[in-house]
Order: sequence, then structure tokens, then C-alpha cells
Amino acid sequence: MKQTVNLFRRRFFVQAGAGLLASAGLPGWVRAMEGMAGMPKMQPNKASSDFHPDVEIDLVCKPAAVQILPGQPTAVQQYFAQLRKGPANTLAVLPGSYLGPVMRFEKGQKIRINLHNQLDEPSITHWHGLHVPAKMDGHPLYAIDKGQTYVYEFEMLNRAGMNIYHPHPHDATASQVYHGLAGAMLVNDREERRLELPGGEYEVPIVIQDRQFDHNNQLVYAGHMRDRMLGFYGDRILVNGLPDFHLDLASRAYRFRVLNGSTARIYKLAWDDNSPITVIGTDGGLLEAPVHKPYVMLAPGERLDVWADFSGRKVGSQFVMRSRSFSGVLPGMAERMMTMGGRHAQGMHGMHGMALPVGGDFPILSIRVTRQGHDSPPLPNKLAVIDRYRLRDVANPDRPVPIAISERPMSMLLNGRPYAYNDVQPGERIPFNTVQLMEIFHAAGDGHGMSGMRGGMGGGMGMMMSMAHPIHLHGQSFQILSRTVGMNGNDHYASVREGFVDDGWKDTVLVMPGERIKIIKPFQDFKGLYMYHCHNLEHEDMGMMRDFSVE
Ligand SMILES: [Cu+2]
Repeated sequence: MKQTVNLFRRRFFVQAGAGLLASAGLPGWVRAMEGMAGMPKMQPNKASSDFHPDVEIDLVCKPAAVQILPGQPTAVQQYFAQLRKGPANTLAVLPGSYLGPVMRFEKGQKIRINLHNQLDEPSITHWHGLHVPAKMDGHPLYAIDKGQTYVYEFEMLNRAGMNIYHPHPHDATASQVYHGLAGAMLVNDREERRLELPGGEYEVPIVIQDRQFDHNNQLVYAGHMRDRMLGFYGDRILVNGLPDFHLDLASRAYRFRVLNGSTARIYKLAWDDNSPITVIGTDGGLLEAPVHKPYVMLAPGERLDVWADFSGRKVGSQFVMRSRSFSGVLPGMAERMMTMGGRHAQGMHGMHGMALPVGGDFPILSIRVTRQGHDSPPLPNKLAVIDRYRLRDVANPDRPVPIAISERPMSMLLNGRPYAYNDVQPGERIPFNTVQLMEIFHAAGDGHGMSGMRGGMGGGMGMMMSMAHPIHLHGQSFQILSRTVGMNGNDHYASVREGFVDDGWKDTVLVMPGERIKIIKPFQDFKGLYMYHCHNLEHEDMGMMRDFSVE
């Protein structure tokens, strides 16, 4: 316990000294102390002699500086990786980016990753989307100090898909991700390879983030309690760590591997010429068949596999992927303030004009067709086989495991409690090797928050608030069984309702105000603690995070 206190005290002063601590502030620090109470100090996991890896990677997280904007380089925190063993295409650095290299694995590979923490604060890396033993999942319990190494060893059990690696230390996840610590992880398998989807230069990672810079090109981060309550919203869109992201492409089909790496911002992705957006996969990999949507909602932590077909387009033609306008994801008053002028709403006075409104209409990236493409592959009409769960498959058809969202100023909770180690409640104990029906809902009841929004003050900071939360569950992916919204939700809900792709495997689901979502999730192969939390990372760090104990 004493050690835990010292750990956080040190981080507090180190960050304050580095000027990063605009972010945490004393209340966050105090909350962290509460949440960390009772968290034992664990020995970092070491390599085991009977594990024979196919792939071995040294992964370092450390402070760095990157040229993002013209002028002064930006101080960031960054992952650097080195391949010690395995196929040469395992790591691909994104040029000029603070993001970690794109990792590429094959289903069935045995993987060892040696995480070296060279940050001036504790960290641990979580493999968002992977199905790995609890000890390999990057639980905050295993956070390591500067100079320490944590060895991960696991077999890749996931099907083909795009996953994320990012830090997961309690109360500092948002800050570390915001300052640059994140990367994409692709998994390939035989089922996917048979489809001969666009690969090589025709497969493009698209990691979307929002950031805010000061006059010296340095990252500005959540300085106000409001930023923690609502989430932090930057005024610059970066794709793969770059501003004004542009692609020169051939007139053929591409595969865009899209990931929302923002801490809080939700996107409503659409093509500016109003052609449908074609989705072939989500968080947990390929869909059974492509779906065509007017727009797609993408919340923090979610992924999309997009078929972007420019075949038949003239050389010289241009396209823009935009985030289209929507409403209802923030409490009414906050949304109006942030829509009218986020910078003032956040108490910031910058040079770049108004902040990007939450739910505003703005460009994400631009594309120009600069050359003729040849041999463009056709869009497969069947993609993958998904064994669909039915109610008869679950252990608890009449008693869904609740995930109740409660939203009050200063306390964002799940199932009525903030994060605390060793605080697993009866409803959070999951029998090993079962498939569970689960229900995610707003504790105040359907539609309550929406009617609050109409009332104006009801959505204000001082009273009941309801907002959208991307809820992420660690461990195996789940399937979405149903999505229902309260009667009052229609006005705002209409601006997002066609944008959900619920047909495939998911690990993060956007829960709109007033919505109830039923999911079916397996808890197989491994026992131990698996987290569930809001992937609005500011909410997560406020305590909107809990453990399931699979036992
Ligand atoms: Cu949340």
C-alpha cells in the first residue's frame, strides 16, 4: 500500500514537472489513490523457458519528439518496436508518425513481446481485441515502473481482424494514449487469405485521432473537470498521426483498415459524394457479407474494415471521407456549448478558431486518383462464416449479466461502483467456459436522459446527464443480439441509427442515451480478471471501469 502511494505521488510530481499534468489535477490523483487502494505490487512477468515463440518483439514505450506541424517538433510518448524473431513483415513503421508500428500476426503464431517501460510513469500495454490469458491482457494490476520489463507470451487465437495496442494503467490510460501511445495490430488467417482482398500498398491503415496543440506545437490535454466528464475533444484531426491526411491512389479497390484512436470523439464516417460506405469487417474481423451504409458510426476503440473502390474513376478525381453531423451523444447543454464554440466552452483561447464541434461536419481525409489501376479485385459477396449465438446457447437466458451505466457529475460508474481492485461483486463473477447473455443500459432508465436534454437544464452539468458511451469488454469478442431505444430518443437517435454495423464480432459497442443493448459473449479458455469499461478514455480514468472475474 505504501508503495502504491509513493508510485502515484511520484507520477503526480513527475507529470507536473513535465507540464503534462494539466491532465490529472488533484481530484484525479485523489480518485486514483482510492481506486488503487489495495492493488498489490506485482512482479513483472518473465519469459518462460518452455514457451517457444514464432515471433518475438521488443517493444519500448518512451518520451520522444515528432515533427507533426510545421515548426517546432511535438513532445510525445511513443512505442518503438524491434523484431527479434519472426517474418520480416511483422512490423511496419508509419512514416513520420508518433503511432507505434503496425504489427501483423498470423492466427496460430506463438508470440512473445518484451515491453520495456522507459516512461517516467507506470504503464502496461493492453492488446485491445485479443483473446489472451488474463496475465497477458495488460490489466492495470501489472503496471510496471520505469526501467522494468514485462514479458507477454501468448498464442494468437483471434481470427483475422484489426486490433489495437495501447497502455492501460489505472487513471493514466487516457493521458498516455493522448500523448501518442497506441498502435494497430492486424491478424491474418486462412479464411481471409482465400478472399484475396486488396493487400500490400492497397491495404491502408487509417487511425483517426483528434488532438489540440498550443502555440509551440505542444499537445494540450484535459485541464478542466469538464474535459474529464464529457471527454476531451481536440480541434485537429490527425490520421496515422498526420494532419490534413491525403492519399494519392490508383483507380482500383482498396482495403481501408479504420480505427478510432481518439480518447473521446465519436465519428460518423461517410463519403462526401454520398455514395454508400461499404463495410466488410468490424472489431472482431470479417462480416459474413459486405454491408452498404449511408454512414457508419465509429466510437473510440471500434474498428472498421472498409472496401473503398475507386475502380472506374477518372484519374484526377477527388474524394473526401468526412465525419457528418449528428447529435445526442453529449448532455444537451454541453452539446450546445460545444457545438457553438468548443474552445470557449472549454475555456481555451487558441489561434485556430473554434474547436471542431462534437457531432459537427468536418473532413477526415482526402483522396486523389492519380493513376490508372489494373486488375482491381471484385468485392466478394460472401466473406466469412460466423457461427451465430442464439439464446439457447447462453447459460443465463432469463438473467442477463447487467452492465449499468450511471452518469452523475464527478462520478461515472458501472454497476453503481467506480473501479477498485479486488472489488468483484456477485454479478461480476462469471462461470468459466460459459456463454453469457449480457445487457448494457443506462441505470436511470430508458429515455430519461433524452427527456432531460429537451428540458435544457436537465442536461446541464449540475443535474442528471446522459451521454453516449462506447463500452468495451476484454477477452473474447461478443455478438450483438438486440438494440432498443426509449421512446424519447427519436430526434437525436435518428441522426445516428443507420450507422451501426452490428452483424459481426464486436468488442466495443456504442451505447447511445436511452439505449439498451443485449449482447452474447463467451468466457472460454482462460480464468482470471477481464475488464469491462467505457472506452471514452477520460471516463475510464474517472473510474468507469470494472473487472469480471472468470472463475
Ligand atoms: Cu463513457
